[in-house]
Amino acid sequence: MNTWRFIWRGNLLVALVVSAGLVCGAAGPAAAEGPVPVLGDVGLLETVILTAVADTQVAIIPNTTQNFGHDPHMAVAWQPAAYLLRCLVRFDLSSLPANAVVDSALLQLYLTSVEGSVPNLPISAHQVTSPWNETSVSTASYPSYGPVAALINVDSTAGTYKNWVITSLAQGWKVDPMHNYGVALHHAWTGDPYTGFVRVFATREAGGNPPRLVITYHLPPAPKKILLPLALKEQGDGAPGTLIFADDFNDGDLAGWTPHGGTWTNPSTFLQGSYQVYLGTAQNIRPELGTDFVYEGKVTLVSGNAAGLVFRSSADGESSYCLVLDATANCLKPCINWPGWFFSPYSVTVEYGRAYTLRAELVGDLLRVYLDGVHAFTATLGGYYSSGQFGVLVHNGVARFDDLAAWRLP
Ligand SMILES: [Ca+2]
Ligand SMILES: [Ca+2]
Repeated sequence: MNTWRFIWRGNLLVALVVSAGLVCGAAGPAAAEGPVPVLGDVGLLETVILTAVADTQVAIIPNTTQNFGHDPHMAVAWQPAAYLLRCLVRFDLSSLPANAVVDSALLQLYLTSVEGSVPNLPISAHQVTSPWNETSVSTASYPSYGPVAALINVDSTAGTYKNWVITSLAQGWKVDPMHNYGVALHHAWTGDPYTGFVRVFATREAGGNPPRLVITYHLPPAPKKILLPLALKEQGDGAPGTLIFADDFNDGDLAGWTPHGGTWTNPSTFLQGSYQVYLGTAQNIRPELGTDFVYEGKVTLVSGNAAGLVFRSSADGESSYCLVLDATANCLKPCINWPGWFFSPYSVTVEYGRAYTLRAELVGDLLRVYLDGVHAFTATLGGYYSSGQFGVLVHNGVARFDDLAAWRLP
């Protein structure tokens, strides 16, 4: 048995719930400040900033063998009858996780100086489609390139990064790194051809503010699960999809359940727990261990504060994840280390006497939660518990549980 309490996680003082209740929803303190964002079905979004692994300007005009690959600057420029300069930049995406899915990519070039009278110079970004060498490319060996992938007007304000959205290019480089030849920057000026202009950008040799690629990505959600009928009651053999345990309580006993606090009975066909202590929580725990699994069951709050499922738990239920219906705060919430800490609660009007089917799919650190067969939310848990036992809890109230079952997942 526990009382709910404050705990520290990193630099966050985690909120506790008292029986006065805490309003569910985005305004909750943990939802607003928690270190564990919940981002729908895609899981945690990560951002990485890559710096260029190759960059140079190339003189298209005049025809020259000169290479600028070691220069601390590169320019997109046009001077009538004098020169036409373009830039090439390449990034290495191999530091991203192998299964990362790129959601966005921003090319950033740091403008160091400007010449000419064009206040906003259109500069287009193009996918490069053939190889080039930073330290040898010149007029004759300028690579092939695709159509305009992004076009922005580069203003005359030096000392800032200018940004092109090149998500589709980066997605291609992630999937097919062998054909990552980088990006080319060309002027797209269509005004007076006798107007000259220069936009100078820092290269990776500049000693600061190198070309950057800001990538946001996510890891794909867990694979779909295999559902077995609750009637299967044999112990699993450890293979994915096999049953870890199931109890419909129709046998009238509580074999396999070890209570920790409270009063637990099987009146006939369900498990009932009662622990009517202010700020008190009682658990009832199974012996079987689970790592990645589906855990499902019917939870009915008869009276009081809250009740729910416990998983990856210690034998006494004290250290665990849980998924709790809270009638005081009217929400369904995942929690860590029993209901001392919760985050991103899902608003539900919790009715006494109604059986809610809770389903937790936990793979690694990703928790997918279903309420009455409908996906409610997905949360990333923070890596506190990697495996443990199954159980149920009741917090200052009376609750019934039925048709509890867990299956292994790959
Ligand atoms: Ca360079
Ligand atoms: Ca039953």
